[in-house]
Amino acid sequence: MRRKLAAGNWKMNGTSAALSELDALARAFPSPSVDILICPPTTLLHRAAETVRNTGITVGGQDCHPAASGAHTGDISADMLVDAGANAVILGHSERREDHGEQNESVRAKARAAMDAGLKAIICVGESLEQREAANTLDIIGGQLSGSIPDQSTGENLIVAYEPIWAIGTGKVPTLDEIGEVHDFIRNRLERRFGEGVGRSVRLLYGGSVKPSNANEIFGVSNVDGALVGGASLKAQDFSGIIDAL
Ligand code: G2H
Repeated sequence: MRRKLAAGNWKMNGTSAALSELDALARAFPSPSVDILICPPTTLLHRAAETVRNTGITVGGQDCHPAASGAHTGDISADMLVDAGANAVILGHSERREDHGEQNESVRAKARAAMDAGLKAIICVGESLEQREAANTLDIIGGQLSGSIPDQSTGENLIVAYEPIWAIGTGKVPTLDEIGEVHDFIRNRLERRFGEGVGRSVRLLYGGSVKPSNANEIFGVSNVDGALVGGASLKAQDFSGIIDAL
């Protein structure tokens, strides 16, 4: 049985004042029956980890470097995330792929480093509107899955997030059938590559304009084990509505 997961991606939002939202979230869910993860900007990670210490909430990073240490100005290693209190890291988000030219191969190297450091890697895949309209969605997702996911993946250290690029921060959400088709496809690919045991135990998140008002129906789709939430994770009240729907 896969445990449900509500993951918040704060992206490049939040200064110290935002920690009060995390505090409010921890108070709202003193003993959560689902996994709750918040990925704040790196500047807040350590304090965020302190804020949720001994609650059921965990924190994670939004990226990491594939190397353990070295001359990489501005980068953060997986060990540094662990040291700051993280237990997970988002990798290959479409905004990283677009803003920083990340390719499947580098996402895979980062995921390897993250898993070696003991982090859960949340690997993001998703098609552009152009690719969907050209009926290439499953080909694109299939390529991202085989290229970005490392061989050492297990149900414990891997989480896959399907985030159609055209649905991110736009208010546009795919139909439930469209979400279901891609999630079933991802499950099938994972089972084929890693065997049924591992393939069935990896959690699959949907991401892209998830809100309290649409969370319930999205969570009803087969093979949707939770959500990766951007804008609606910034306020405890909104995120609580999504968690309640899980
Ligand atoms: C997709 C999602 C979080 P939002 O990027 O990863 O963002 O919920 O704002 O569409």
